[in-house]
Amino acid sequence: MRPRWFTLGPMPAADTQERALVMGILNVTPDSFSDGGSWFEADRAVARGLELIAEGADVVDVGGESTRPGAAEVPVEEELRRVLPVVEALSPHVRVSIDTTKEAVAEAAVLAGATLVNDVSATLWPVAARCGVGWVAMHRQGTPTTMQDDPRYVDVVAEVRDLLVDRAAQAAGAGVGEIWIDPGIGFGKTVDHNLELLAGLDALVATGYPVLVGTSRKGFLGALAAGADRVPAPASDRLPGSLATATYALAHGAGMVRVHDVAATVQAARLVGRPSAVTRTAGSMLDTEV
Ligand code: HH2
Repeated sequence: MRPRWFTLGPMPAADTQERALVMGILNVTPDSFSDGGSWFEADRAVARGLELIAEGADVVDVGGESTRPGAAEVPVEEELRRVLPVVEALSPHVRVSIDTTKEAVAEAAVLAGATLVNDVSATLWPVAARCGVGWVAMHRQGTPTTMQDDPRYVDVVAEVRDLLVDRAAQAAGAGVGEIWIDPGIGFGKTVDHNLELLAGLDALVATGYPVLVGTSRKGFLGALAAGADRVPAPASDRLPGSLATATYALAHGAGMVRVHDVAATVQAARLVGRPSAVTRTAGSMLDTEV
């Protein structure tokens, strides 16, 4: 028999205290690998951000430069032009993170209302310290231009963990009060490296820093979903793998997952990660279905 809490009805809006966090992706770019071009104009991006909030996003991650393999660098003025109006419009409604590797963009976004710097270069902790905001340190090997050429590790889990712990310690020493670590799925990693990192997530969780994981619609999921023709599934067909890996990460102690498909992931987050809390929350609801 299913446990009572398995059948989920509408949940109280404040259920985030009872579950891990869901970060919704909002790429204000023409070239992101999954949603590139969809939210490139500021008003469309803001509308999408409000949708993500309605779906239950705890954080909306605004980015103005694609980090997909081979992506071109965006000049700082252009990145600012893309992200600032969106950050400003959304930050009264939700916690906004700024996905950037540029100090000037991070700083301006914080002035516009962002309270978390999502840093795929794991170098921007001085900005977070100066501005008094949170910081995400993500691991990557190489830069977007070359990172997928021939990534190599002796022990991918240990190397990723050690670099992140080193950067996090530096950030803590500089006075950053909120530090997340992120294995950087897909950033200078083969399909096997990504799978090893997921299998070894416990090692990151054991560091004591809260862990953020971003697998959503990424290439390794397309490769794993390929049919007999071995053609990778397109990004639009990667929801099953995205949800499975986000659920796996939550069940293994991730404190936040970064996703495109917020509503589906929020449902998963209510089920796994903190089951005793879910039992407490949903157990009091009337279970009217089998
Ligand atoms: N992945 C992407 C971008 N930012 N930040 C964190 N912390 N972790 C991630 O795994 C991560 C990230 C890449 O995904 P996306 O933003 O969807 O695509 P693009 O870089 O093409 O804009």
